[in-house]
Amino acid sequence: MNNNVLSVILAGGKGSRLEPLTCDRSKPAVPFGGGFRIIDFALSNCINSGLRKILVVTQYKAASLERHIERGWHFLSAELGEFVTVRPPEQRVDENWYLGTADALYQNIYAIEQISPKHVLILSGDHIYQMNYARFISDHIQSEADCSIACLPVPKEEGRRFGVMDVDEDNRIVNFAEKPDAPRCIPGDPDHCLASMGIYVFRTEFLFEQLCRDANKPQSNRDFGKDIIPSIIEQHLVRAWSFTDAKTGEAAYWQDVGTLESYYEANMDLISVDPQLNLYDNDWPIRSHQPPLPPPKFVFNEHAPGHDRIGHAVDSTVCPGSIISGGTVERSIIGPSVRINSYAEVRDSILYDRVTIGRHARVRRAIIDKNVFVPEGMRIGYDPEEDRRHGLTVTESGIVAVPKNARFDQHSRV
Ligand code: ADQ
Ligand code: ADP
Repeated sequence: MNNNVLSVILAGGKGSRLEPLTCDRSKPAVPFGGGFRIIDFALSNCINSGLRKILVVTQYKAASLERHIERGWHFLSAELGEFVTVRPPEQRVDENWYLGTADALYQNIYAIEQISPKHVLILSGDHIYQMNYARFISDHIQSEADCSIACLPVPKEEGRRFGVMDVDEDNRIVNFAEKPDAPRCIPGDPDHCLASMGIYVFRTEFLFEQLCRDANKPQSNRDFGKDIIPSIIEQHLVRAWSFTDAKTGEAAYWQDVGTLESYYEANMDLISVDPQLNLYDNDWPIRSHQPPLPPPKFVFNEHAPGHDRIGHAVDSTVCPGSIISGGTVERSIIGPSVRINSYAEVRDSILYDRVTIGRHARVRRAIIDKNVFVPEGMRIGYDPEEDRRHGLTVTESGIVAVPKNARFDQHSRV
C-alpha cells in the first residue's frame, strides 16, 4: 500500500477558538497529553497503517510545527522512499497563500505528480484519534470508488459543525451538505446524523481533474467540504466509510478539539481510569519528539507538616524532567521539565513544558502554556474576575488558559 498511496496532512488551520494556545503556533502544533502535539496522532496513524510517504501542508504560524516535525519525525528512510516533508505555500501557481483546503492540494499538484501515487489520502492535522487508514483505503480500492470519505455518527445538534451526508444501501453518498443549519438525521435514528471526518481518499487522476475544474470557478471557496465534495456526488462514485472500532464494531473515538473546552475534556479523558483513547496501547503507539530528559522525580519535604511533606501526583501523568517537590498534584497532566514547589497544589489542570508553580500557589482547572512562572501564593482558577484581571482567558465553564511566557507581579499574590 505504501507505494501506491501518498498521505497529505492539512495542517494550516488557525485554531482561533483555542487562543491563547494558538497565538504563537498553529492548531496541529498545540501540545496534547503532556509530551505530544496534536499532529502526532495523524502522523502516528500513518506510520502505524504502513503509510510512509507523507506531505504536511502548513500555512499559519508554522515555525513551531516545522521544528517539531524536524526533531521528531525524521526517522523514516529516504533510501526506502519514505518521507515526511513539510510543504508551506510556494506561490508557484500564483501569489496567493492556500485559499482553502482544496487549494492547498491544487498548489501541490506538481509535488504530488513527482511522487506519482495511485491514491491520495487527505487528512487533517487537527484531530485526536487512533485509526488504521489501511482499512479505509482497502474499502476504497475494492469498491473502485472515485473518492471515499470517512464518517461517523454525531449527535444531531452537533451536525452544524460538520459536513453531513446521506448514503444509500451501498454506502454511496447521495446527499452532502457542509455545515447545514438543519442537519438531516440518519434514517431510523432521529438523534444522530452522519458526519464527514474531513478525511478523504481519492484516485489521484480524479483528484487532479476536480482540483483543476474547481480552480477555474471564480466563485469557489476552494474548499473540499464547501465546493469539491458537493459537486462530485451526483456524477461520480463517492462512498462513505464508517469509522468503527475494529474490536467492538461501535463508532470509534474521534475528536476535533476545536475549543478550549473540548481540548480540556479530551486531555482529561486521558487520565481517567478508563480512557476512551488509550495511549498505553502497544499495538497502536503514538509517537512524538521525546527530548532527552531524566525521569520525573518526587521529593519529600522534611520540614513540612503531615501530608504536605510528600511531593505526590495521583490520577495524573507526569512527563520526564519534572520535579514534584513537596507539592500536591491531582487529576492533572504535567508536561516536561515542570517544577511544583512545596505546599503548592495543582488540580484538574494541564501544564506544558517548563512551568514553575511557586510555594503555596494553588492552581485549579487551568491550562498553563510553556515557560510560565506562577509566583508564591498565587491562585489561578478560584476567582474568574481575578484571573481576567491578570489577563488570563476564562471560558464559560471556568477553565482558565494562561499564555506562554506569562509573568505575574507582586500584586498577583494573595
Ligand atoms: P472544518 O473542520 O471546518 O471542516 P477546515 O477548517 O477547512 O475544516 O480544516 C480542515 C483541515 O485543513 C484542518 O486540519 C486545517 O488545519 C487545515 N486547513 C484549513 N485551511 C487550510 C489552508 N488554507 N491550508 C492548509 N491547511 C488548511 C472539515 C470539512 C467538514 C468535516 C470537518 C471534520 O469541511 O466537512 O465535517 O472537517 O472536522
Ligand atoms: P512551541 O511553543 O509551540 O514549542 P516554538 O518555541 O518551537 O513553539 O516556536 C514558536 C515560537 O517561536 C513562535 O513565536 C515563533 O514565531 C518563534 N520562532 C520559531 N522559530 C523562530 C525563528 N527561527 N526565529 C524567530 N522566531 C522563531
